Amino acid sequence: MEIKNNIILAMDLMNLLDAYSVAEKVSKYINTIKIGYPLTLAEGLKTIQVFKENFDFQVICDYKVADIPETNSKIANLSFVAGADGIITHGFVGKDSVESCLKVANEHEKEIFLLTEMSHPGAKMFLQKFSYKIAEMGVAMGIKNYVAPSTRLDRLATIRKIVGNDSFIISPGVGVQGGKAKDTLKYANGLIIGRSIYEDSNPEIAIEKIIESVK
Ligand code: OMP
Repeated sequence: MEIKNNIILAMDLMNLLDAYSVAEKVSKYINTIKIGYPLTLAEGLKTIQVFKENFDFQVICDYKVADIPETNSKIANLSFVAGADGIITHGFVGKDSVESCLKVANEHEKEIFLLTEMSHPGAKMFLQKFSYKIAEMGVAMGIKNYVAPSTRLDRLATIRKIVGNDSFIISPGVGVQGGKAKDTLKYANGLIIGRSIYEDSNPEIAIEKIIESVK
């Protein structure tokens, strides 16, 4: 996936008009938006097409799919039928669950992004103990795309080593969660950034500053 300016806008506003307004302001700088449960549960799967039709964005659905294989297949299929270009899938649920998402993605010729370690402090409690193993599982399964945290660069660096330079890593946690854009891009191909852009009184200037900071 080609990500303009290496920035994916994490659109977690919960009102489509507000989300649209921010997207409009930053659309010349980005080509990829990520929507998750906040906007989808508030406004429905139709939001995917709103971003695709009006801005020609690639849409990553962050549904952190984490169920039994049969249910994962349904979630993945609904997302791709609605127009998703990629979905984020949890790895801790195991190979069969991830495999089911991968299979559906392949049928639609779309992507999955395997979530290894999360960016928030609570990830240290349980997930961190297995995040490298999740990345190793992804490699063994032939998965190309990963999500790994910008808030722990040492861990992000190790995940990069595990998945190799040919894999694609997108990294959340830049800005409000404390991650730094330029440092993160030493290891990641793309930055997932939400509040630092959409909560700013001037999203356009906010995104320009981030782009400037990574030069
Ligand atoms: P901000 O913290 O507002 O920049 O948003 C970060 C976005 O990335 C939100 O949509 C989170 O749900 C998402 N995210 C994380 O923050 N941490 C993770 O470990 C994984 C994700 C994600 O899968 O996108």
